[in-house]
Amino acid sequence: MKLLYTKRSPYSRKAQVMALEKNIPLEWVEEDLIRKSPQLLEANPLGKIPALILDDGQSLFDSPVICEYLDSLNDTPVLIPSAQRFAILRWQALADGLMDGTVAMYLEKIRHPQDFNPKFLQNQENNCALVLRYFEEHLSELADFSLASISVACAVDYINFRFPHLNAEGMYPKLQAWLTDFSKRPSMQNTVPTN
Ligand SMILES: N[C@@H](CCC(=O)N[C@@H](CS)C(=O)NCC(=O)O)C(=O)O
Repeated sequence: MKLLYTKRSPYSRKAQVMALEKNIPLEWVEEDLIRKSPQLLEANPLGKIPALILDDGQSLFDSPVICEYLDSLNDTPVLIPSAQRFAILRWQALADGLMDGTVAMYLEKIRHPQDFNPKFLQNQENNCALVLRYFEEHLSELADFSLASISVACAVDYINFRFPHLNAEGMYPKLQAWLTDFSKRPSMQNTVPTN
């Protein structure tokens, strides 16, 4: 199977970490999102990564669907256990929403470096702070390793990558300590975002 991805995408990272943790071999194929490959456009008409191309040529997207699929392939370990399924998917939705806001802020800043919309950015920063505060206060719910903890780790580490001032030292001490520990996993170390 091939995963079309970029090294900076937190959505791709979720799928990569899932596959590494479950020992599922995936060929990582890096995409250029300015000049999208015919392979990507065929796999996902939305032109977004991550997209997973199965061995029979069928494709799957977006990252929640890919993560569900990967989890269905083996149970070593199960990362979306059925008893916690909806709680885990809710955590994933929150983490994905945080990624959406962070990506939107980043795009606004690179597209309009001189005249970005300050109200838009402030709004996104406020949303981001609310979600990080939520993570800080509900960390005990992430004690088990699952798609929930993977999603949160990928979302928070993406903030550290793009806008470290939003998660500066001391702002969310429990969350930062948790992420530092979580980031020691080889699957996280092998997928550190880079430009
Ligand atoms: N909800 C999607 C979001 C994927 C997404 O927004 N990917 C971005 C890169 S981080 C992308 O492919 N952007 C290219 C474009 O929109 O043209 C998922 O979870 O997979």
